[in-house]
Amino acid sequence: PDLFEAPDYYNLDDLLSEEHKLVRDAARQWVKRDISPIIEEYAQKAEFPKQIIKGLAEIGAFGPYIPEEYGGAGLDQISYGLIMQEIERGDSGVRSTASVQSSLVMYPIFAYGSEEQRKKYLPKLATGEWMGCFGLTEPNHGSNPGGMETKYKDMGDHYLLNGAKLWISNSPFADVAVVWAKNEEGRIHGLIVERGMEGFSTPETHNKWSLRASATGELIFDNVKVPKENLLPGKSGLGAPLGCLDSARYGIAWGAIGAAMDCYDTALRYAKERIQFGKPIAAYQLQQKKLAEMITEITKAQLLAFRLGQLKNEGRATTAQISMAKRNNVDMALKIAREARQVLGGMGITGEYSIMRHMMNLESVITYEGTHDIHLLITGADITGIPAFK
Ligand code: TGC
Ligand code: FAD
Repeated sequence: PDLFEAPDYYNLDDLLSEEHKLVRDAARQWVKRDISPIIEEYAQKAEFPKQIIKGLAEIGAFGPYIPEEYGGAGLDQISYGLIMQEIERGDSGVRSTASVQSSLVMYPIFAYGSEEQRKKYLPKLATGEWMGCFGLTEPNHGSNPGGMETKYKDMGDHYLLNGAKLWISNSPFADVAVVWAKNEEGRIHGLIVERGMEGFSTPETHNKWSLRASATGELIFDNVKVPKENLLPGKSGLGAPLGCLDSARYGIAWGAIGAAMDCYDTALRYAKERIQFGKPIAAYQLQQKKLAEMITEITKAQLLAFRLGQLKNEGRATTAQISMAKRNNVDMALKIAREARQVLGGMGITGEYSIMRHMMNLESVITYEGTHDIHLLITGADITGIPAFK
């Protein structure tokens, strides 16, 4: 299963720079060597493979576009996308860890943090010495984070934080958490909460059928004293966390292509080898329809992601453009996973092949970072000027 050949039907490689290809190939090699051989076992036992943290840092997956002076890789947005694509070709849960560390922890500290905060946290997050998580979602507020109840009070020399976050990727082992909470006036701010602060706990969420190789948990704040210097001073309001989501969603739009490529590649290979009624099943029109539609959808998704990457590099990509790509590409990948699973017949349900794991992972990917419905409503609001959320 690790003979993977990346589909490139429209010669997209011609549009990539030498640096893009080097970065992509390094990530691809690493996934082949360090992820593919172990990931099924970790998914089966529902455990995050902590030993991969160092390798993720080495391929530039922690802060690809964060400047080198803060320990980041200093790459452009297309390189960031390609790294996410390669990682998610291995597993969406591993990509989640990279997305959270880069776009939801390093990005807000870089974009909204003070110089002291950048110097204190970013280099250690870039090497994986410290791991981070991002607390926005709450038990009563998922799609509508603006309704959050987690709040903090100014106690003079510190803030007192109370509340709870749910569904937080990496929370069970994170050293730091970027937490979104309301002040006494109801204004949302970001706070950096560190493991070990009294009253702060991170219970793990068990029994997931999806993203099993990624650790998910809660963040509980019971009168946590947060030093005043841990508040992100640069931006407040719901736009601050939503700005981080723009970056993470962009990475997911590329990541989903990786999962789809792996499913397609596996299904194509299997269809050419599996003989039924005296012929390879690839010879039958029904199977060709599935495979032809898969490569068509992957190619469309690649072009969408590439153009979005150019717009991002120019600082012109809008939230709505990012929503469209996240929504389309994740839906595309999930549909391909379901079809590819059928091409493999019974073998498709086993852990011998990656498809069922991708399929189950993608059920989370289509829900987190804004559900499939919410992204449709973002497009709807953008084209009509009328938000239909409320
Ligand atoms: P709305 O009134 O539209 O906006 C509130 C304020 O924010 C501003 N704004 C933005 N600013 C910067 N960047 C953006 N992308 C922005 N989008 C909006 C906006 O201008 C406004 O500013 P101001 O100054 O007027 O206050 O907000 P709304 O409450 O109507 O909500 C809109 C909606 C539904 C689209 C939004 O709440 C949303 O996107 N909901 C989905 C929640 C979500 O995606 N959660 C993800 C949690 S993190 C996660 O899932 C991580 S998974 C792990 C992994 O990545 O692998
Ligand atoms: P709800 O918001 O309750 O939605 C339920 C259903 O109602 C959905 O189908 C939704 O589309 C629909 N719906 C909601 N509002 C509307 C509307 N206005 N119109 C029409 N339909 C609507 N969050 C973090 O903050 N940090 C993380 O690291 C993180 N990691 C995650 C990891 C995993 C494995 C999962 C599953 C989730 C994670 N999340 C994280 C949370 C994720 O972002 C939320 O699950 C998601 O935003 C949806 O919120 P919800 O689950 O509360 O669903």
